[in-house]
Amino acid sequence: MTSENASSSSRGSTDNGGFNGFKFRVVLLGDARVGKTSVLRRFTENLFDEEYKQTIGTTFASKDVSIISGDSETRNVRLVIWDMGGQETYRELRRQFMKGAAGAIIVYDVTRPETFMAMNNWFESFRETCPDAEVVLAANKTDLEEARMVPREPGHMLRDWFQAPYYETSAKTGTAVVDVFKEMATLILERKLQEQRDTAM
Ligand code: G3D
Ligand code: MG
Repeated sequence: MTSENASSSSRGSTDNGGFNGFKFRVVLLGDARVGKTSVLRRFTENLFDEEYKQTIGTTFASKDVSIISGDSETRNVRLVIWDMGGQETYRELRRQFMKGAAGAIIVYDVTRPETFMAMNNWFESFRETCPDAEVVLAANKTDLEEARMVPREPGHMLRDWFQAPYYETSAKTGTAVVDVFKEMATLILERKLQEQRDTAM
């Protein structure tokens, strides 16, 4: 992971100095300690670090995925994923952080219902800041079966309500983590391709 202040293009483009593909900025949202950093590390480094300490300040990581788009072409997508560290409670910082993102992965912790209850707030503030961006939902820590307090059904309610794909993840075991990011890449990609087709007409 790299720390703050590197610049990042926001909405994705094909001009990325050497990288031949699309580049999209995605943000990780959700209450503190739901597992945002762990999910990101699992995806970008295939690591789960029990000792990993809460990051101070924003960090980001990037990873390339290859996606087969609806027109059966294989496309290279670079996801630049921004991770909040401890700013979850500051409204203005959250807004700055979200601004210009092409998508948000909103995470809660199935062992803590209050993090599920906070989902609507995260969703609404993201929608307000980025009305045309994609959203994917992640119900994390599903490996903790005994401690689980939020079952699958309320997650499906969120999915239907927000019209956003829902995944049950575990950063610890790696369950569905790649699927979350690939789904996000696919959704943004299809939107961009559609926009390109619209402007070409
Ligand atoms: P955050 O970035 O959203 O604040 P973190 O959350 O990634 O820092 O994770 C908070 C704590 O939850 C960490 O525990 C981390 O190891 C744990 N965690 C994250 N994801 C999972 C998961 O899928 N399963 C389990 N069992 N634990 C998870 P510690 O104790 O290290 O602070
Ligand atoms: Mg974190």
